[in-house]
Amino acid sequence: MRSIFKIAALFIGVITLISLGLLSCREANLPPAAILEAFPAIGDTSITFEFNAGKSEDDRSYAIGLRYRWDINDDGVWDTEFAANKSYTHQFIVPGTYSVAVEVRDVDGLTSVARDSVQVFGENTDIDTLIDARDGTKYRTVKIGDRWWMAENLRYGIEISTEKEQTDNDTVERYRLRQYISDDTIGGVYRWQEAMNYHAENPQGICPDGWHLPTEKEFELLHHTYPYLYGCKYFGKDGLSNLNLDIGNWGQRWEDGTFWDLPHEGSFWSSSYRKEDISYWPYCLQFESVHNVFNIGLWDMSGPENHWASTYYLSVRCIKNL
Ligand SMILES: [Ca+2]
Ligand SMILES: [Ca+2]
Ligand SMILES: [Ca+2]
Repeated sequence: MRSIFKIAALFIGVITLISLGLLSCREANLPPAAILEAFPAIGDTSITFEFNAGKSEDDRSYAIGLRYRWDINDDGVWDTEFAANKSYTHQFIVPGTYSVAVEVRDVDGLTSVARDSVQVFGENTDIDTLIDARDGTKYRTVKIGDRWWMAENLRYGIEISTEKEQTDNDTVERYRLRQYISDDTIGGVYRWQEAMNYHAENPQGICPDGWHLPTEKEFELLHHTYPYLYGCKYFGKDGLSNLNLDIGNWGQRWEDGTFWDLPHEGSFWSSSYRKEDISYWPYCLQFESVHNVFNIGLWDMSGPENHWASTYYLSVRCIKNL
C-alpha cells in the first residue's frame, strides 16, 4: 500500500511541477494596447471625421474579441456601453478642437484607454474691404491667422493686348486672358518685373500703399499651417477660408507676341527671389484645388531674357504689411 501512495504522491508531484512549469512559461495577461486615430486631423464643419480604434491589439485576445466603449466628448463620462464598434464618425457643427476617448477591453476584462483630437475650422468670417486709393477698385480681404490677404487678384494698371510687351515705362500694364469677358473677378496677369515695379528690393511692387507682394515665407505660412489636402480645399475656390486662391490664371508669352494661357490654375508672384549672377529666380505659389496642387517654387526661367523671369505672366495677391 505504501508504495501505491508513493507512486500517487510522485504522480501528483510531477503533475504539479508540470503545471507550475507551464504556468511559469506563461506571461502575465496584459491589458490591450489601445490605439485611436482620427482622420483627418484637421478639417472643417462640412466634413465627417472618423475616429478609428481598429489598430488596437491585445496579447491574448484576437481583434474580434475586443470591445470598445466611447467617450465622444472626452469629459470622463462614457457615452456608450462596451460593444464591437471600433470606430466613431461625427460631423462637428461648431469650429473648435475636439477630443474623443475610447476604452478597449480584452476577453479577460482588462482595459486601456486611448484618445485623439481633431481641429475643426468653420467659415472664415474675418472679411473686410480694401479700396485701392489709386483707382478706387474694391477688393475683398480676409484675415488668415494674423495676416490680411487680398481675396481677389490684383487688377491694377492699364490693360494692354498680349501682342504688346509689358515694359519699364512708368505705366503698370496687365494682360487679361482672352477667355474672360470681364476682368472684375479674375484680375490681370503680370510678368514678375512689372509686378515688382522694376524694383526687386521693394516688395510693395504694384500693390497699394501698406500692402506688398507676399514673401516666400508668407506663402509658406499658408502652406504649412494647414495640412496639404485640407489646405487645398480650405483656400480654394469657394473654400471656407474665403481666400479663393483658385481664381487665377497664368500664361506664357513668346517673343513673337503669341500668348499661351492656362486658366483655372492660380499662380501668384512672390516678392522673394534667388539671384544667380545676373539672373533673378522669383518664387511663386502654384495653387489648384481640383488636383491638389499647392506648391511654392522657384519659377522656371527658360526665357530668352533670363536676367528676369521675362516670359511668364502670373496673378498678384497682395498681403497687408505688419
Ligand atoms: Ca490581454
Ligand atoms: Ca462623454
Ligand atoms: Ca510697365
